[in-house]
Amino acid sequence: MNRRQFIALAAAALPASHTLGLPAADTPAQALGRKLAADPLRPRFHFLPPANWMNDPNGPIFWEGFYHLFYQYNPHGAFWGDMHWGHARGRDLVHWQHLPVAMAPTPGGPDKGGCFSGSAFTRGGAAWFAYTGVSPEVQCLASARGELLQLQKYPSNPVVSAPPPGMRLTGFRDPSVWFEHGAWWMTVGAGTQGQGGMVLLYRSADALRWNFLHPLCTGPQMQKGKLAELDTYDAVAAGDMWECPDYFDLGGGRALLFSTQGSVYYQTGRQQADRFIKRVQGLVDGGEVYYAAKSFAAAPGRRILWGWVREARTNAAQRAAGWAGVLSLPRLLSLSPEGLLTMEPAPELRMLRGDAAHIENTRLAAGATENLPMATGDSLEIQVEISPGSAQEAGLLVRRSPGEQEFTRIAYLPGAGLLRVDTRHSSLDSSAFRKVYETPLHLPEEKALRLTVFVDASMIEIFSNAHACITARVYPMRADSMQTAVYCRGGPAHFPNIRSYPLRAISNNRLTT
Ligand code: DQQ
Repeated sequence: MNRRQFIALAAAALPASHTLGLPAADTPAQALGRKLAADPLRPRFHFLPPANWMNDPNGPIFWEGFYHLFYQYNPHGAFWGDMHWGHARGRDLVHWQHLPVAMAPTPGGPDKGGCFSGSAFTRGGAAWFAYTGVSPEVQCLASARGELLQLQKYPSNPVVSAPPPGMRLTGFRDPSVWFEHGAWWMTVGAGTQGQGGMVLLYRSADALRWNFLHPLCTGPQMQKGKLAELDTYDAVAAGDMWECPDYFDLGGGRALLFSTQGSVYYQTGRQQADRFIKRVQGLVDGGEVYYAAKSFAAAPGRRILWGWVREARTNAAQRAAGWAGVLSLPRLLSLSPEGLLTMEPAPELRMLRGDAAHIENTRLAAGATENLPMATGDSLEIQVEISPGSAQEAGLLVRRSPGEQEFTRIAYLPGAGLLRVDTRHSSLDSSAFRKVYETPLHLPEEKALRLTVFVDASMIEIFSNAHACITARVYPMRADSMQTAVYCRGGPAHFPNIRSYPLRAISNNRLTT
């Protein structure tokens, strides 16, 4: 969005002005803003652009008192294409101010086909950004000072003009830069057909001239069996291209995140001779709508992660809505003694809480469902502790209508050790996808499962004490799909604690700012 469109959209939230007693006609941007402000499926406490399409978070950085957030943005509508860098800033990881687009493709330049994803670093008193220009894929730099309003592209772009010679790669994008041991380092996402993904490692003395060293790590091929669904070979869908690698220190070890086959994976381990040695691999999110995650050091040793949460409805429905894509809530990362990635909602989110409601010792008979009037609404944080006893499954229903015409099931399956989100009944709208998402739980047997569930219009984000998260998108049509209930099947279950908070909106109009 350019400055003019941005101002028009911001103005759209104001009441229509009147001339001679007649309502003035809306501009298209004002009409869109008004429509989006009234859309009950637009989240109220998640970040999202004022309109149109967003995908990956790019280059988060804490700079001169503000968190700056950039993101893949298409100013032309609610569909992927013509990638720009959208921009917002905020003081607390929760509230945001939209700023004009920070970077657009330069006609005839190395990013003429789009400014793809990248990362931020600081160098010489300025904020710097490494990103991929297309087409073909090359690595570029930009820098800015002050409010970071316009990222100045480095005149000698591209700084890496081709993949390393002799390597037949499935892709070459999404750079990440850091300074360590007296040198600058850069990773770039890549892979090899039929062999799996790869992260390339570069080194530089000045962050401007780069030398390829070797792969930081390679493969293995991912095991999710999606190849069978493909008509034509797609390296990302096959797991042969790792997008958005994110490599950082965590709790005395190293963590690598990458996106492939529709999911974000993590590996934890250590670095030896400039190579990453994996110890543990897991899923950052089991929801398959959470992708292209990007972390940054919000303060020394404080690693915050954001992901792009895509839509789960048809492209036509997205275009008709006029917006697509949401930023996940910020997750605070740490490492468990076993090397598992621990993800918690950033504590800053607590500032949105209204008055808590709390009940203890809810016991359900096998097959029972009990409505929780204390947790009514579509802007909620619900914390629930589940001791499943002999139940085969136990959990929550959210965005539930009283007659269960619509509901989203969040299930703990203790036998299988799984967390499941079932969206097959989430919406009466046929343009909404009906998916079941599962992720393994890492929970010692004697421990109850604790879930923290954020419900925000069409967003459901679930954190657990079992190193597992699921994010889902749901599109309830009914105005009364506002109930939350607990349920169990196959045996009685015990919910020792249920706590819920209404959460305040971060803006007064669903336009975020
Ligand atoms: N999205 C960007 C790429 C990245 C992909 C383009 C991941 O840089 O690989 O919009 O969603």
